[in-house]
Amino acid sequence: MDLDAFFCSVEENLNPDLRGKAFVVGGSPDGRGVVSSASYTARPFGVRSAMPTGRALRLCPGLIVVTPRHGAYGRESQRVMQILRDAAPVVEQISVDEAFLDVSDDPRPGEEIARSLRGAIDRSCRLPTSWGVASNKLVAKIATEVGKPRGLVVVPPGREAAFLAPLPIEMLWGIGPRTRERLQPLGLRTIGDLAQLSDSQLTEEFGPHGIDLAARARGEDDRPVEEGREARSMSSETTFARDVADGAILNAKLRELSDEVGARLREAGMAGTTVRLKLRWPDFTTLTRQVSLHQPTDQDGEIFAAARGLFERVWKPGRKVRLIGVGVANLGDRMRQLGLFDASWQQDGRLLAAIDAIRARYGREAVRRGARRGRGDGPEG
Ligand code: TTP
Ligand code: MG
Ligand code: MG
Repeated sequence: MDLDAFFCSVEENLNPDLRGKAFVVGGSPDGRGVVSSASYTARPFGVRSAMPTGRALRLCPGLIVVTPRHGAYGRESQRVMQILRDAAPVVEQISVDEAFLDVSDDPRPGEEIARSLRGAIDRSCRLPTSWGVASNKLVAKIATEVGKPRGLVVVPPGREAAFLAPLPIEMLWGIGPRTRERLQPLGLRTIGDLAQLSDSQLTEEFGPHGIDLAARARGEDDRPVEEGREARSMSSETTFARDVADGAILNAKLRELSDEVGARLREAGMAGTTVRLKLRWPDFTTLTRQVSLHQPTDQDGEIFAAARGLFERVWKPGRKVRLIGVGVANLGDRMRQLGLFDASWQQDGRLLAAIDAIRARYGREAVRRGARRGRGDGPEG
């Protein structure tokens, strides 16, 4: 299950005048605001999540920009998730508006369960949802995307490969930017094109990973639906040789630690929904602060933006810092790869993959994004 245009749908309930209008929930176009959620009326103009709000306004003149009210989205998310938990024995929430349900013990057809839950969420929360019913998470996730908005797509057991075959290859989980570059010259466009390659072609083109890729292209996935994910985390921290009170140095260190954590997450194929900041003062008292994200991240810029926000809330100019650390927790598979519709995110992902590759060859100091040497003050600093 995934909610349709989630933040926008909540805003429509709070302000019915928005219903049917082209609007986004997002940051202000001046500054570095980006779109969080785009209404379905705005989407034919090319307006998408994670796009700079300024660009969205150019694509769609007259677009209404609504400032996010995260408290309301969090509350609505919890209500929806409670409805799911009351109805299914195992519910795995993977983001603020998405969850997998394991209903294999329920004798009713999956379609009936989905239809009844869609109705329940409609009635009690007035929120539209899309549903994918399938034998595993990979296919259910793609079926959910395919049916949006207000979709209910059922893929019967045994029909997984046939369902995926005509879909664009980018919809497949695990097709990152590097793999995609390899696919293009081979003329592979659809998931079916990939599924048809022989094992020897696959290993030749993609290495040992190629066999897994083809299995996914046939819709094979044996990951269980898991209730409480292991709360693993990844972090990097530095103790300064001498206590530091210079905001620019602290900011640069935050950026560096965020980049390090991001690179390690991508290496491990993990992404997390919680960003943590750790600070130790000269008297050894230690403080940690954390913030929840709406989607799992493995992106340096997102980790830095969150860590920076936490830092700004607790650090006063002039205050000396002994240790500073950045971490990402609530880790899981890089589920975000499953839906690669967002062009700006893809570009960022491609850039970061290239940076990782160069760092691996020449060491960390070889690459610094040019902007980092500049102002060093914003998320993309
Ligand atoms: P999504 O489910 O990816 O998007 P959506 O619900 O807005 O639209 P769709 O109908 O395609 O599912 O994300 C859920 C919410 O998470 C979204 O409403 C806002 C937030 N979000 C961000 O803040 N930034 C992002 O880049 C994305 C993708 C989502
Ligand atoms: Mg959604
Ligand atoms: Mg979602």
